Amino acid sequence: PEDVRFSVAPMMDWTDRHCRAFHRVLSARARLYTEMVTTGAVLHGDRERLLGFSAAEHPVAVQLGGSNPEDLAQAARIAEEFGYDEVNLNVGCPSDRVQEGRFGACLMREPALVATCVAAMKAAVRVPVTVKCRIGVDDQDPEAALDALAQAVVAAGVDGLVVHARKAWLQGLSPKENRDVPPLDYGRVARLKRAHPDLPIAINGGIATLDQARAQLDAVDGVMVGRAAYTEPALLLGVDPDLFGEAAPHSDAFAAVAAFEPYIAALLERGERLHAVTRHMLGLFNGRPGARAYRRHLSTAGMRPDADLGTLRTAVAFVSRDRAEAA
Ligand code: FMN
Repeated sequence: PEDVRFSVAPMMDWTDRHCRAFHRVLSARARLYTEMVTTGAVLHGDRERLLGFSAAEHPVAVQLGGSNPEDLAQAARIAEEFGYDEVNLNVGCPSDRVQEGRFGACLMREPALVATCVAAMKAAVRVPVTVKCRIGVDDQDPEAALDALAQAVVAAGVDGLVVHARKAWLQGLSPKENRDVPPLDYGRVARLKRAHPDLPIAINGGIATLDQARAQLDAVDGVMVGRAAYTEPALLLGVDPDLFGEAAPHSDAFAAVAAFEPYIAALLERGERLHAVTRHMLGLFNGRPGARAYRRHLSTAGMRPDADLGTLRTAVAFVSRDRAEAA
């Protein structure tokens, strides 16, 4: 089975290919997820732009949004051809636009339809098919709602579940509020795991440190970290040593940036802007003297069309290395 111990969550506008390539220099083992891509976009859009990624990103999972089984099967097949290691179905996103198309979190109310979708995707691809869901929506009882969803997708052959351990309230909360306001219930996910000992289950929501991640691994198979991994990417440098017992790919954040330079050079060569990648790197030195000057340089000089590797090096030079040596 896949190693689901640690993953970085799918996040729209955040976990694009450059973000994932950056995260990969910080951890060789973290599983990386794309932003959600709708079936409509995959079937009718610019596939290379939507699905293209670089080989260094493996293991990488694509997250699909949709609820039409044939479309999902076709999109899954296309994603598999692109080389994705896993296809994940979004049953957790609460946005209005998404509800109109009947997908995302509102599918918590339709386990039979989700099962049909999973079965169709399973029939279409060889890579694992997983589902990311909530513990319920609105007035649903999380005991019954999550059990019903899990049982349905297990019967359809799902290869794993990621559970964001809070409800989505589809009326009255913005998508952002739906990531903070409904209370977390880690116990509910632990109970789901006990009921499905053979099903890989990862927990998501509010996990901010690797200590918290490790503690969760007593109860579930994996943790998925979203905002903390994005805003404090240096956290990822601890993933391989702390959760996998392996050496980190680089000794510190400075070495990781240096190792990432060839990727950035290639991107600039293709005519992309420095900012397309450095926007994901702003939090890398948080907590070190000079971190603010680093961020400010990347947010000013780094935004110019002609910003280049020299701009990044200048930004990094603002950061004190002392703490790195002390650590
Ligand atoms: N969840 C999805 O399943 N698909 C998405 O496309 C998606 N986009 C997100 C975009 C942003 C900017 C953020 C902050 C979250 C998004 N989420 C999405 C939710 C995260 O995957 C995750 O479930 C949530 O942030 C809770 O985890 P955390 O507390 O570790 O951040």
